Amino acid sequence: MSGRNNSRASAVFVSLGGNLGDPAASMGKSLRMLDEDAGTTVVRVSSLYRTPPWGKTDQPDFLNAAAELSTTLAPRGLLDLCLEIERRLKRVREERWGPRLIDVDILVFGDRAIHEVGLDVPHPRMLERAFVLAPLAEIAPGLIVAGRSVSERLAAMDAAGIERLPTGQGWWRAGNSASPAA
Ligand code: A4P
Ligand code: MG
Repeated sequence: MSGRNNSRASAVFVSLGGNLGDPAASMGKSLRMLDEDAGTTVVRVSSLYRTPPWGKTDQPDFLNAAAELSTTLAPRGLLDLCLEIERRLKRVREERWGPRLIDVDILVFGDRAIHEVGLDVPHPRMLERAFVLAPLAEIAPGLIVAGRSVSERLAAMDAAGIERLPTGQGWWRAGNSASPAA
């Protein structure tokens, strides 16, 4: 169901990524749009990470980041907001795992397990992706997903080539230009 939860805000984690255009600018705009939603607050944002392309490797490096939100939106309402943000930033969906301007995925929504058409939470592929776990471990190392902490999971995987950029955690706010040199 979309709409608002009647209950308290849930701790929610999202990932952001892109490798076309100016991904840092698109990711910053996405976070500001999430923060502008009446019931949603951006609580914490990781640094930006430069990451080698995963899945389809003959494409440019990505920038990735993770953020914690507090939201009164229901999971489906948050998904709709993420998809609307992607649309507003003119993401073109062409090939699976292919290049993209912006991708906003819901990783974790409180302790909810959701398996619906078009919405799986925790994100089913997050645990096999160092480009998701590295930024998430910066802001939530002790978060338990499927029985193990994010930092333990990251330590057990190959994170070769993933580089934390010296952006700090405020790069996404208006006026902060974080676009790293390519
Ligand atoms: N959807 C289902 N669950 C969720 C969720 N928890 N959060 C549905 C967000 N969306 C969810 O999304 C297609 C549909 O997934 C949405 O309409 C929504 O209803 P999508 O982003 O086009 O593709 P996907 O199914 O999420 O695929 P997946 O496995 O996430 O692959 P992507 O997004 O195509 O992967 N390498 C690096 N280094 N960094 C990256 O960020 N990204 C990709 C793209 C490939 N390689 C990468 C990176
Ligand atoms: Mg996605």
